[in-house]
Amino acid sequence: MAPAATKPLLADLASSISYVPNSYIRPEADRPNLTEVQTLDASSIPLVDLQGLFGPNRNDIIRQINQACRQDGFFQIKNHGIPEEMVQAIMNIAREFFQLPESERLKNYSDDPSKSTGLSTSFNLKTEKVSNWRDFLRLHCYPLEEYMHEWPTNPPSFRKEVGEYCTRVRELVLKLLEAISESLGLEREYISRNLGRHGQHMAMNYYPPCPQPELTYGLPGHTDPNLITILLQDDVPGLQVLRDGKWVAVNPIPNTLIVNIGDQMQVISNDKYKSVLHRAVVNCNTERISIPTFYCPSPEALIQPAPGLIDHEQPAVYRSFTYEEYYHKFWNKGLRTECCLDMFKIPSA
Ligand SMILES: O=C(O)CCC(=O)C(=O)O
Repeated sequence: MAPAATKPLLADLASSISYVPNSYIRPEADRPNLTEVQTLDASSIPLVDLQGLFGPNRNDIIRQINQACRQDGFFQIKNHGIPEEMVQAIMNIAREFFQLPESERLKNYSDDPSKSTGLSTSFNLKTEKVSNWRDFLRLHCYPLEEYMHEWPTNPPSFRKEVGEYCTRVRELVLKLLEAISESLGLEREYISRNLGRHGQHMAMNYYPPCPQPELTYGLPGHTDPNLITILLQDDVPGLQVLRDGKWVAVNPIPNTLIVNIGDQMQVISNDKYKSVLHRAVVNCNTERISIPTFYCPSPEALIQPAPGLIDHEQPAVYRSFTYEEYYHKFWNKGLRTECCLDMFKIPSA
Protein backbone atom coordinates (compact mmCIF):
# COMPACT_ATOMS: atom_id res chain seq x y z
CA MET A 1 0.00 0.00 0.00
CA ALA A 2 1.31 3.49 -0.85
CA PRO A 3 2.08 5.55 2.26
CA ALA A 4 -0.31 8.38 2.94
CA ALA A 5 1.47 11.52 1.69
CA THR A 6 -0.52 13.60 4.11
CA LYS A 7 0.89 12.27 7.38
CA PRO A 8 1.58 15.38 9.48
CA LEU A 9 4.56 13.86 11.29
CA LEU A 10 7.66 12.43 9.64
CA ALA A 11 8.03 9.50 12.04
CA ASP A 12 4.77 8.01 10.80
CA LEU A 13 5.69 8.53 7.15
CA ALA A 14 9.29 7.37 7.52
CA SER A 15 8.32 4.04 9.05
CA SER A 16 6.46 3.09 5.86
CA ILE A 17 8.82 4.14 3.05
CA SER A 18 12.13 2.94 1.62
CA TYR A 19 13.05 6.15 -0.20
CA VAL A 20 13.27 9.84 0.61
CA PRO A 21 10.27 11.71 -0.82
CA ASN A 22 11.08 14.57 -3.24
CA SER A 23 10.03 17.22 -0.75
CA TYR A 24 13.00 16.21 1.48
CA ILE A 25 15.65 16.03 -1.26
CA ARG A 26 18.19 18.85 -1.22
CA PRO A 27 19.58 20.30 -4.45
CA GLU A 28 22.86 18.58 -5.30
CA ALA A 29 25.01 21.56 -4.27
CA ASP A 30 23.44 21.55 -0.80
CA ARG A 31 23.80 17.96 0.39
CA PRO A 32 25.68 16.72 3.44
CA ASN A 33 28.60 15.11 1.50
CA LEU A 34 28.90 12.61 4.31
CA THR A 35 32.11 11.05 3.01
CA GLU A 36 33.95 14.37 3.40
CA VAL A 37 33.01 14.91 7.05
CA GLN A 38 35.90 14.74 9.47
CA THR A 39 35.71 13.01 12.81
CA LEU A 40 37.10 14.85 15.77
CA ASP A 41 38.86 12.84 18.37
CA ALA A 42 37.65 13.49 21.86
CA SER A 43 40.49 15.90 22.61
CA SER A 44 40.08 18.24 19.66
CA ILE A 45 36.80 19.85 20.64
CA PRO A 46 37.33 21.64 23.93
CA LEU A 47 36.12 19.67 26.91
CA VAL A 48 35.90 21.89 29.98
CA ASP A 49 35.71 20.27 33.40
CA LEU A 50 33.50 22.49 35.57
CA GLN A 51 34.56 20.78 38.80
CA GLY A 52 35.97 23.54 40.97
CA LEU A 53 34.30 26.43 39.14
CA PHE A 54 33.58 27.90 42.56
CA GLY A 55 36.91 26.94 44.06
CA PRO A 56 40.58 27.59 43.49
CA ASN A 57 40.36 26.46 39.84
CA ARG A 58 37.95 29.21 38.84
CA ASN A 59 40.47 31.39 36.99
CA ASP A 60 41.81 28.45 35.05
CA ILE A 61 38.31 27.28 34.06
CA ILE A 62 37.38 30.80 33.01
CA ARG A 63 40.48 30.99 30.86
CA GLN A 64 39.49 27.71 29.16
CA ILE A 65 35.97 29.02 28.57
CA ASN A 66 37.38 32.22 27.06
CA GLN A 67 39.56 30.25 24.68
CA ALA A 68 36.73 27.86 23.68
CA CYS A 69 34.26 30.70 23.05
CA ARG A 70 36.77 32.70 21.01
CA GLN A 71 38.18 29.89 18.91
CA ASP A 72 35.35 27.39 18.64
CA GLY A 73 32.11 28.94 19.85
CA PHE A 74 31.39 25.40 20.87
CA PHE A 75 32.60 23.22 23.73
CA GLN A 76 31.67 20.26 25.89
CA ILE A 77 31.34 20.29 29.65
CA LYS A 78 31.69 17.58 32.25
CA ASN A 79 30.98 17.70 35.99
CA HIS A 80 28.22 20.14 35.08
CA GLY A 81 26.11 19.34 38.14
CA ILE A 82 23.13 17.70 36.39
CA PRO A 83 22.83 14.20 37.85
CA GLU A 84 23.25 11.32 35.42
CA GLU A 85 19.89 9.81 36.48
CA MET A 86 18.12 13.04 35.60
CA VAL A 87 19.73 13.09 32.18
CA GLN A 88 18.75 9.44 31.62
CA ALA A 89 15.22 10.18 32.79
CA ILE A 90 14.64 13.00 30.32
CA MET A 91 16.10 10.98 27.45
CA ASN A 92 13.80 8.08 28.35
CA ILE A 93 10.79 10.37 28.54
CA ALA A 94 11.59 11.87 25.13
CA ARG A 95 11.98 8.39 23.62
CA GLU A 96 8.71 7.21 25.18
CA PHE A 97 6.95 10.32 23.89
CA PHE A 98 8.06 9.75 20.31
CA GLN A 99 7.07 6.07 20.56
CA LEU A 100 3.48 6.88 21.52
CA PRO A 101 0.82 6.00 18.97
CA GLU A 102 0.38 8.63 16.27
CA SER A 103 -3.07 9.66 17.54
CA GLU A 104 -1.65 10.30 21.01
CA ARG A 105 1.32 12.35 19.75
CA LEU A 106 -0.94 14.37 17.45
CA LYS A 107 -2.83 15.77 20.43
CA ASN A 108 0.18 18.08 20.81
CA TYR A 109 0.51 19.00 17.12
CA SER A 110 0.89 22.62 16.00
CA ASP A 111 2.73 23.99 12.98
CA ASP A 112 2.61 27.55 14.32
CA PRO A 113 6.18 28.39 15.45
CA SER A 114 4.99 31.34 17.53
CA LYS A 115 3.14 29.00 19.93
CA SER A 116 4.94 28.26 23.17
CA THR A 117 4.23 24.50 23.05
CA GLY A 118 3.80 22.29 20.03
CA LEU A 119 4.82 19.12 18.26
CA SER A 120 5.84 19.79 14.69
CA THR A 121 8.07 18.55 11.93
CA SER A 122 11.02 19.82 9.85
CA PHE A 123 11.81 23.45 10.87
CA ASN A 124 9.21 25.97 9.72
CA LEU A 125 6.64 24.46 7.36
CA LYS A 126 5.36 27.93 6.47
CA THR A 127 8.62 29.29 5.02
CA GLU A 128 10.82 26.39 3.87
CA LYS A 129 11.10 24.94 0.38
CA VAL A 130 12.72 21.62 1.33
CA SER A 131 11.71 19.72 4.44
CA ASN A 132 14.08 18.38 7.07
CA TRP A 133 14.18 14.82 8.39
CA ARG A 134 13.04 15.71 11.89
CA ASP A 135 10.02 15.84 14.19
CA PHE A 136 10.30 18.03 17.26
CA LEU A 137 8.44 19.03 20.35
CA ARG A 138 8.90 22.68 21.25
CA LEU A 139 8.45 23.73 24.88
CA HIS A 140 8.86 27.09 26.54
CA CYS A 141 10.11 26.42 30.04
CA TYR A 142 10.85 29.58 31.98
CA PRO A 143 9.08 30.63 34.12
CA LEU A 144 7.96 27.01 34.48
CA GLU A 145 4.62 27.80 36.08
CA GLU A 146 3.58 29.86 33.04
CA TYR A 147 4.08 27.03 30.58
CA MET A 148 4.00 23.64 32.25
CA HIS A 149 0.22 23.35 32.02
CA GLU A 150 0.56 23.36 28.20
CA TRP A 151 2.99 20.41 28.09
CA PRO A 152 2.08 16.83 27.17
CA THR A 153 0.52 14.70 29.89
CA ASN A 154 1.60 11.46 28.26
CA PRO A 155 3.93 9.82 29.31
CA PRO A 156 2.36 10.54 32.72
CA SER A 157 5.63 11.67 34.34
CA PHE A 158 6.49 14.03 31.44
CA ARG A 159 5.82 17.30 33.24
CA LYS A 160 7.57 16.29 36.45
CA GLU A 161 10.74 14.88 34.84
CA VAL A 162 11.07 17.58 32.21
CA GLY A 163 10.32 20.34 34.72
CA GLU A 164 13.09 19.11 37.05
CA TYR A 165 15.58 18.92 34.19
CA CYS A 166 14.69 22.44 33.02
CA THR A 167 15.24 23.85 36.51
CA ARG A 168 18.66 22.22 36.78
CA VAL A 169 19.70 23.35 33.32
CA ARG A 170 18.72 26.91 34.19
CA GLU A 171 20.91 26.80 37.31
CA LEU A 172 23.77 25.56 35.17
CA VAL A 173 23.21 28.28 32.55
CA LEU A 174 23.24 31.02 35.20
CA LYS A 175 26.61 29.76 36.46
CA LEU A 176 27.94 29.61 32.91
CA LEU A 177 26.71 33.14 32.19
CA GLU A 178 28.61 34.44 35.20
CA ALA A 179 31.73 32.62 34.07
CA ILE A 180 31.34 33.87 30.48
CA SER A 181 30.81 37.45 31.69
CA GLU A 182 34.01 37.23 33.70
CA SER A 183 35.83 35.60 30.80
CA LEU A 184 35.02 38.71 28.73
CA GLY A 185 36.35 40.97 31.47
CA LEU A 186 32.82 42.11 32.38
CA GLU A 187 31.17 42.16 35.79
CA ARG A 188 30.00 38.70 36.82
CA GLU A 189 26.31 39.69 36.58
CA TYR A 190 26.61 41.75 33.39
CA ILE A 191 25.10 39.31 30.89
CA SER A 192 22.38 38.02 33.18
CA ARG A 193 21.34 41.60 34.05
CA ASN A 194 20.90 42.52 30.40
CA LEU A 195 18.45 39.80 29.39
CA GLY A 196 15.22 41.32 30.70
CA ARG A 197 13.18 38.66 32.50
CA HIS A 198 15.15 35.87 30.74
CA GLY A 199 13.64 33.10 28.61
CA GLN A 200 14.25 29.39 28.26
CA HIS A 201 12.98 27.16 25.46
CA MET A 202 13.59 23.53 24.77
CA ALA A 203 13.27 21.25 21.77
CA MET A 204 13.03 17.50 21.83
CA ASN A 205 14.35 16.54 18.41
CA TYR A 206 13.48 13.14 16.98
CA TYR A 207 15.31 12.07 13.82
CA PRO A 208 13.88 8.79 12.46
CA PRO A 209 16.15 6.41 10.53
CA CYS A 210 16.42 7.65 6.96
CA PRO A 211 16.67 5.36 3.90
CA GLN A 212 18.89 7.84 1.94
CA PRO A 213 20.73 10.07 4.45
CA GLU A 214 23.01 11.52 1.77
CA LEU A 215 20.05 13.40 0.21
CA THR A 216 18.70 15.30 3.18
CA TYR A 217 19.39 16.83 6.60
CA GLY A 218 17.98 16.39 10.05
CA LEU A 219 18.69 20.12 10.31
CA PRO A 220 20.81 22.04 7.79
CA GLY A 221 23.66 24.33 8.86
CA HIS A 222 22.48 27.15 11.09
CA THR A 223 23.56 29.27 14.01
CA ASP A 224 21.31 29.51 17.06
CA PRO A 225 19.44 32.83 17.36
CA ASN A 226 19.41 32.77 21.17
CA LEU A 227 22.12 33.53 23.74
CA ILE A 228 23.53 30.13 24.64
CA THR A 229 22.43 26.55 23.95
CA ILE A 230 22.98 23.52 26.17
CA LEU A 231 22.63 20.41 24.04
CA LEU A 232 22.03 16.92 25.33
CA GLN A 233 22.37 14.22 22.71
CA ASP A 234 21.84 10.46 22.94
CA ASP A 235 24.63 8.07 21.94
CA VAL A 236 23.96 8.21 18.19
CA PRO A 237 26.29 10.47 16.17
CA GLY A 238 24.67 13.15 14.00
CA LEU A 239 25.82 16.56 15.23
CA GLN A 240 28.41 18.32 13.09
CA VAL A 241 30.07 21.69 13.44
CA LEU A 242 31.81 23.87 10.85
CA ARG A 243 35.48 24.36 11.70
CA ASP A 244 37.95 26.07 9.37
CA GLY A 245 35.49 25.61 6.50
CA LYS A 246 35.07 21.85 7.05
CA TRP A 247 32.23 19.92 8.69
CA VAL A 248 33.38 17.83 11.59
CA ALA A 249 31.38 15.27 13.55
CA VAL A 250 30.98 15.89 17.27
CA ASN A 251 30.45 12.36 18.48
CA PRO A 252 28.73 11.89 21.83
CA ILE A 253 30.80 11.48 24.99
CA PRO A 254 28.82 9.99 27.92
CA ASN A 255 27.91 12.40 30.74
CA THR A 256 28.89 15.51 28.86
CA LEU A 257 26.74 18.33 27.58
CA ILE A 258 27.52 20.57 24.65
CA VAL A 259 27.52 24.33 25.02
CA ASN A 260 27.23 26.51 22.00
CA ILE A 261 27.42 30.24 21.77
CA GLY A 262 24.37 31.78 20.10
CA ASP A 263 23.91 34.94 18.04
CA GLN A 264 23.01 37.17 21.04
CA MET A 265 26.24 36.27 22.81
CA GLN A 266 28.17 37.15 19.66
CA VAL A 267 26.49 40.59 19.72
CA ILE A 268 27.02 41.23 23.45
CA SER A 269 30.67 40.19 23.12
CA ASN A 270 31.02 42.56 20.12
CA ASP A 271 32.24 39.65 17.97
CA LYS A 272 34.84 38.38 20.46
CA TYR A 273 32.86 35.16 20.81
CA LYS A 274 31.52 33.25 17.84
CA SER A 275 28.11 31.79 17.14
CA VAL A 276 29.06 28.85 14.90
CA LEU A 277 27.31 26.94 12.15
CA HIS A 278 26.27 23.46 13.11
CA ARG A 279 23.91 20.91 11.61
CA ALA A 280 22.36 17.49 12.24
CA VAL A 281 22.66 14.65 9.76
CA VAL A 282 20.69 11.41 9.80
CA ASN A 283 21.55 7.77 9.24
CA CYS A 284 19.96 4.63 7.76
CA ASN A 285 19.77 2.45 10.82
CA THR A 286 19.09 4.26 14.03
CA GLU A 287 16.74 6.93 15.34
CA ARG A 288 18.45 9.80 17.12
CA ILE A 289 17.25 12.12 19.87
CA SER A 290 18.75 15.42 20.89
CA ILE A 291 17.44 17.87 23.47
CA PRO A 292 18.73 21.42 23.15
CA THR A 293 17.89 24.04 25.77
CA PHE A 294 17.87 27.49 24.19
CA TYR A 295 18.52 30.14 26.81
CA CYS A 296 17.50 33.59 25.63
CA PRO A 297 16.73 37.18 26.53
CA SER A 298 13.04 37.96 27.01
CA PRO A 299 11.40 39.58 23.97
CA GLU A 300 11.60 43.19 25.21
CA ALA A 301 15.29 42.98 26.26
CA LEU A 302 17.54 45.43 24.44
CA ILE A 303 20.57 43.65 23.01
CA GLN A 304 23.74 45.48 22.06
CA PRO A 305 27.51 45.12 22.32
CA ALA A 306 28.65 45.59 25.93
CA PRO A 307 30.03 49.16 26.22
CA GLY A 308 33.10 47.75 27.99
CA LEU A 309 33.97 45.79 24.84
CA ILE A 310 33.80 48.73 22.45
CA ASP A 311 36.92 50.78 21.76
CA HIS A 312 38.85 52.39 18.88
CA GLU A 313 40.22 49.07 17.74
CA GLN A 314 36.86 47.32 17.88
CA PRO A 315 34.03 49.83 17.44
CA ALA A 316 30.47 48.53 17.94
CA VAL A 317 29.82 45.90 15.26
CA TYR A 318 26.04 45.78 15.79
CA ARG A 319 23.24 48.28 16.32
CA SER A 320 20.96 47.74 19.30
CA PHE A 321 17.71 45.86 18.84
CA THR A 322 15.12 44.03 20.88
CA TYR A 323 15.31 40.26 21.00
CA GLU A 324 11.76 40.18 19.67
CA GLU A 325 12.89 41.96 16.50
CA TYR A 326 15.75 39.51 16.04
CA TYR A 327 13.70 36.41 16.68
CA HIS A 328 11.03 37.51 14.24
CA LYS A 329 13.61 38.00 11.47
CA PHE A 330 15.20 34.63 12.24
CA TRP A 331 11.96 32.69 11.89
CA ASN A 332 10.92 34.49 8.71
CA LYS A 333 14.30 34.02 7.08
CA GLY A 334 14.22 30.24 7.49
CA LEU A 335 17.21 28.03 8.30
CA ARG A 336 19.83 29.21 5.87
CA THR A 337 23.52 29.28 6.31
CA GLU A 338 23.73 33.07 6.02
CA CYS A 339 23.51 34.23 9.56
CA CYS A 340 20.73 36.58 10.61
CA LEU A 341 23.38 38.65 12.46
CA ASP A 342 24.44 40.34 9.23
CA MET A 343 21.10 42.15 9.12
CA PHE A 344 21.97 43.91 12.40
CA LYS A 345 25.53 45.03 11.59
CA ILE A 346 26.40 48.70 11.59
CA PRO A 347 27.32 49.30 7.91
CA SER A 348 30.77 50.79 8.54
CA ALA A 349 31.79 48.00 10.92
O1 LIG B 1 20.42 17.48 16.90
C1 LIG B 1 21.43 18.13 17.10
O2 LIG B 1 22.47 17.62 17.48
C2 LIG B 1 21.44 19.63 16.83
C3 LIG B 1 20.13 20.28 17.12
C4 LIG B 1 20.09 21.73 16.76
O3 LIG B 1 21.04 22.28 16.25
C5 LIG B 1 18.88 22.52 17.01
O4 LIG B 1 17.86 21.97 17.46
O5 LIG B 1 18.94 23.75 16.72
